[in-house]
Amino acid sequence: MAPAAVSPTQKPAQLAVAPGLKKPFNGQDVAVEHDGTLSKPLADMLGNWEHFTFAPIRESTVSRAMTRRYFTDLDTYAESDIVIIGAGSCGLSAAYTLAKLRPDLRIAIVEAGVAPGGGAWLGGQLFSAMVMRKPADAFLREVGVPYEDEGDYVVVKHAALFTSTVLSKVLAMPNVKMFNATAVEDLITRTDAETGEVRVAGVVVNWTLVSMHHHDQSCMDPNTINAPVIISTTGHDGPFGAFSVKRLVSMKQIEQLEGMRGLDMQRAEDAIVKNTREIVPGLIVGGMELSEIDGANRMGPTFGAMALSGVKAAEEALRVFEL
Ligand code: 48N
Repeated sequence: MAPAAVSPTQKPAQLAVAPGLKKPFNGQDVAVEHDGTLSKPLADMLGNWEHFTFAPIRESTVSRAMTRRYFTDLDTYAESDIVIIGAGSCGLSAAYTLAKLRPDLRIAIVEAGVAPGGGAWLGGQLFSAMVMRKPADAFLREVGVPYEDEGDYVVVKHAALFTSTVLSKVLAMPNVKMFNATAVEDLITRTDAETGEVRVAGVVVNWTLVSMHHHDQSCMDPNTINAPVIISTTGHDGPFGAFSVKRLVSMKQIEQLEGMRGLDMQRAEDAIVKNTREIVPGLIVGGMELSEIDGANRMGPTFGAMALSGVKAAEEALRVFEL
């Protein structure tokens, strides 16, 4: 039935927001925060803009507040315990798991995009709901992402709710630093003098825009981060995707890439989670980057394997520190 026409003079009916509205959350209730109130400092501003003013500041203070912190972090994380390449759903899930389990480890995330999150801002094509097959709902409950339970799978109302929630938890952790708009453009390696075995021992980084223009700029040398363990989750092939596995081929550390295969959700997700592993000493690969090296199927618009591959990658990385 068409909604009743609202005459130009008639005020639209006030939205009746039930205070403390509870929504079902797999048997647990999540308080919905739109309860009709604002915190007092904010509420006191409403209607009082006439004498409103910010505290005074000098531009250089803002610059120093940013650059001092950035360069302190760059100095601190030049020696990291773990570097995660790629802040997509797999990389962020690995970062969350590692930082939660080992608050003593220094974890650097290097993300080529200005905006972290990779492919997890939409559920698929332009549809916003995100599907995860059970048992990946365990990760959603761990991180506190509400979802609708559909039996064998769950649905997060918007993929950005998953990505922004994991991102906010990871960035709030004191032992994590994300360097976004920064590309890993090579790997640091060590070669055993006796066995000739090559071990990955860090990453070579540059501003992404510089990495994209090496061909038309004079030599702009990169920076480095040393770390005994690297987790690479750079996604399936693309302009930046599958970075580390492609570099392993060009470094002659692996023969060839099998290349991602056709879409088969049933096969793809189990394979990606179960086969997340250390490919060469010091380098663990997870998420869709793994499909390129293993020839695994793709799974399309379902993200449970990304979350749990990240959890497994974290477990593989911790093996190094528990040896
Ligand atoms: O989201 P992605 O691409 O990768 P994953 O593995 O975290 O998640 C993959 C997932 O989104 C899918 O592709 C879904 C499940 N679809 C599957 C299918 O069948 O199509 O995130 C990778 C991140 C991105 O944010 C890149 O910007 C970043 O890695 N990245 C890099 N960051 C730094 N240095 C690099 N060299 C680099 N390369 C990629």
